[in-house]
Formats: sequence, C-alpha cells, structure tokens
Amino acid sequence: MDDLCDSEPDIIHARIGFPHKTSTSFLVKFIALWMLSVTLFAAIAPPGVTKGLHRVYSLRQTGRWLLNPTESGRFDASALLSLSNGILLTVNDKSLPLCRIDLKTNGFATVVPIPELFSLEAVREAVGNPRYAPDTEGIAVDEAGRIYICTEGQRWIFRSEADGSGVTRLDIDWSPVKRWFNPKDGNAAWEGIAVGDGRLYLANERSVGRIVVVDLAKLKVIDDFQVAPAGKAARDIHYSDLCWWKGDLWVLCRESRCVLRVNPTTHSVISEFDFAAIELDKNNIYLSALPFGFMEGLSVDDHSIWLAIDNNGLPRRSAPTDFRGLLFRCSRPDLQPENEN
Ligand SMILES: [Ca+2]
Repeated sequence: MDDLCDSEPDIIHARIGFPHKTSTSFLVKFIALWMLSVTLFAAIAPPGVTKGLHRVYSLRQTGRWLLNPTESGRFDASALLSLSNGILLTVNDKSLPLCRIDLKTNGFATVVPIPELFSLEAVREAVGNPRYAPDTEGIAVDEAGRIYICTEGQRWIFRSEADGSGVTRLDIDWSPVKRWFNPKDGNAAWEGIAVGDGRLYLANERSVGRIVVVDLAKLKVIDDFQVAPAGKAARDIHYSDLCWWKGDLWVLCRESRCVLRVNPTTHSVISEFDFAAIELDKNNIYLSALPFGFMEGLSVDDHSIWLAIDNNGLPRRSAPTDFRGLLFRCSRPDLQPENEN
C-alpha cells in the first residue's frame, strides 16, 4: 500500500512531462518562468493594434477627479486647455469667465473662476450687447500666449492678450464653409478650437462634422476637412474638442468615444485613442438615454491625455444624487520608448 501511494504521483508527473521527484520546486520555477516571459513579452511588445492605416490604443485612467465648482449651480465643463505655466483651464458653457482646475490629492478638483480671463462684462462689451448670454465650448492658446474662446450658437471667436486684457471678437467670414453648417440647429456648431503654426482650427460639431482652418494673419478660411476613427468612414462625425500639441492636431470624437492624433498638413490620422472603457465604467457612467458620449474637454501633453465630461447636469448611475462632472488623466500609451517619434 505504501509503495502504491509513493509511486502514484510519479506516474502522474511522468504523464504530464514533469521531471521525476522534483514536482513542487519545478512547478514553482515553471510558473515563475512563465510569469517572467509574459511580463517581458508585454514590456517589449508594441502597445495598441493597427486598424486601417493607423494604430489604435486603449486608454486607461491614471487619474480621476470629481469637479467641485466654487460657485453654486450647474457646471458643464465644456473645454480643457493646459497653459505653459501648468494651469489647467476649463469653462462652463453657460457662464464666464474661464476657470482654473486645482487638482487635489483626494480625487477631487476645485474649479475656480479667473475674473481676468473673458469676464462676461468684457465679452459683452466686445460684441456691443449688454444682454449677451455665454455659449462657450472651446479654449485655445497661441504661441504668443494669447487666449481664444469659441462660442457655439453664434460661431464667434474671441481673443485676449495673455493677461486677459483687450478682449476682441475676430471678424471672420464663414461663407466658404457654410455648406457644412446646419441652418436649423444652433447646437451643431463650434464645439472646439485650437491654434498652431499661425492657423486657427475650429470643430463644427455635427450636421456635418467638419474641421475648419483659418489663416490667423489674414483671418480667412483656407481649408476644411474631416477625419474619422478606424472603420468609421461615416459622412458625419461628432467633434467635441480640439487641442494643438507640438505640431499635431488632436481631435475629440465624442460619439465614437475616442481621440485622434492628426497630421494637420496631410489630414491623415496618426493614431487613435479609445476611452470607451473609461467613460462606460460603472463608477463613471452618467444617467442618460442619449446614444453618444459626454466627453467635451481635451488637453494633451508629453505624458498625458486629459479628458473632461460635460455631464449636462446629470448624475452618475453609481451616485444618483451627485451632479458633478469628471476629469480624467490617461498616460499616453503611444510614448513608450519603442514607439516614440
Ligand atoms: Ca458643452
């Protein structure tokens, strides 16, 4: 009986190919080697997958903040802009001035108005209408530090000096691209703005989604184009923000829940960043029957892609009495050493 008990494990080990009498230690080494192999493969394998002509990455949230406005009332975060001094700006689409986002370490961020940046009085004075109601959906900055905002319904562009002084409305004739504008839907207009290489980029949100390019020196429309995520050669794309970072145009596609990195000269998509898993996470998703996503703020830097949600005054499913928006930071998966360019 003893002999039978002693010999049975050896038979089993022989059947599955393990060496004789070394079962436990070998198993531990085998598992350790396998885990090491998986880790090494993950480290050297390029992230993302190629779809169509560009690479597609999935974003993971590496930071998450609930946005706490310092003033009462609904705050629909509708844009993001990171200044060279590290200040992160946003705007409530229904009020002015612009606001600063102060990140805290406990998952909360405070949204603080900056009276110097596009006060309601300064903007009303620039348009000559003391009753003008804000409708701001985008923020941008140029190489000189001047700051720009775009309004949706009126398709107006305002610019100020870096210190906020001298707010003016830029006089631009949109007739060369008017065929892309929906004459009946005032909420289908400018939803994002970016500035780079002497050009102004505007995102026509939908009906029809189009990116319009303006020569800033001449204030003339010089180009327009459409870019789309892989596998979505649709006639219409929802654009909800733009960002310029080191020579590339970055485009937030709210409906497709992704960000596109675009060559502004060739209009080709360089890479795509999917954030659906973040927005649809059970802790992040908002209570809404709308088929499209809520992401409306985009800012990019050397390390991160920042995203902000305009929750349209709605609560999250996981917190039905909490009506605050969310800010996310995602490490850039395209900047691992083997993929740097
Ligand atoms: Ca908005």
